Amino acid sequence: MRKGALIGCGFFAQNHLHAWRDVDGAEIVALCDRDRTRLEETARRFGIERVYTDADAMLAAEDLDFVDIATTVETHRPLVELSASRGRHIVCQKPFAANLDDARSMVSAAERAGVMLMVHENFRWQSALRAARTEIDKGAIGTPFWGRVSFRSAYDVYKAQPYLATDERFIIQDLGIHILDVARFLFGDVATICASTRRVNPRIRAEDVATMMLVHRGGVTSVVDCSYASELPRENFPETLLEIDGSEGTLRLSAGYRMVVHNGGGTVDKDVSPPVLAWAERPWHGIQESVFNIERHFIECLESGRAPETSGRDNLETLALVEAAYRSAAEGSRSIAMAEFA
Ligand code: NAD
Ligand code: 89V
Repeated sequence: MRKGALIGCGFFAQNHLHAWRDVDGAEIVALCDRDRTRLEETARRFGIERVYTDADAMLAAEDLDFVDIATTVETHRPLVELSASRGRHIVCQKPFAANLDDARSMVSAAERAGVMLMVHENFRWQSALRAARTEIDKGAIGTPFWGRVSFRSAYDVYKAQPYLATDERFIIQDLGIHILDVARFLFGDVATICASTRRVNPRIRAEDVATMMLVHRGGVTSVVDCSYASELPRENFPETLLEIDGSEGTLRLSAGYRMVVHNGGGTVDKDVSPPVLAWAERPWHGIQESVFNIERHFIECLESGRAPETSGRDNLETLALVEAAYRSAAEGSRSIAMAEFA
């Protein structure tokens, strides 16, 4: 049994803890939060007795295989470097780091310490998105040449995550990072990107709409579009929708988790709805299932010694896209070569 501790007992960490209870071969034995009230409430909810308000004290006192960092971004670098210096394997929430230099230092710290470092970049672990990738891998639409990865909503994300309304950066850094990672997952790494952003909601500080065009190294052109300002007749939060055209057919993942694959052999219309896990709640269930999937992947990687799909090193590519998108938007949607971030 791999013993872990969770740092940060806030909003999203509750999903981590529910999912860890379902992952074979892992157990969360200690919790840390510098907010004692949150710490104690969470400890009671999950029946975890060993609690700390200081991560260093916890790492010194506990015999742990791994730490799961579910704090907000500004604390990721110190907590990752601390955990690596104590020889613990690490899962760290997205955004992995506030900037690429920090992220590179975190990857180096883990590599020097010989510990596994995975970014909790969970969107690509949603079963509907994996079902789409399986169709591409099977060759159901031939060679993809164009794609759209789209997330448009007016869901009130600020209620549970108030920092999203006040942070200097919003939709690309918080949500676009997932959607850009899904574009990489489906179409591979990126040669150039351009972006435009805007703030529609006057009550928040940063951009809540972003449209990006990516030219992938393998030849696909994709559009990644994100909005938290789109009042639709049906609220699709938190579904990521896909349109993919290939040399032999097309794939569409539409609202309601409906996947349609069309090619010379006909049209197949499939319901790829995620399961609603026992502890999950609509509309978050697809995200909640992906938390379980990524945690299970982390433990499988620890057991096999394989690098996680969303390792710290892999995530440098996603984070570079975030930086490039902001740079492009600030420079009149200039096309940015990803080589600028090498
Ligand atoms: P939150 O503010 O609700 O919780 C963060 C908690 O961390 C707080 O309780 C805070 O007291 C604690 N904390 C901060 N620094 C600490 C430190 N040094 N030591 C101990 N405790 C510390 O935040 P949240 O909304 O739960 O978001 C946490 C992270 O999860 C963010 O990076 C966010 O982007 C990410 N998130 C991811 C998803 C997803 O689907 N992957 C969804 C929501 C949030
Ligand atoms: O995944 C996230 O980071 C969340 C949400 C899906 C609400 O944007 O902030």
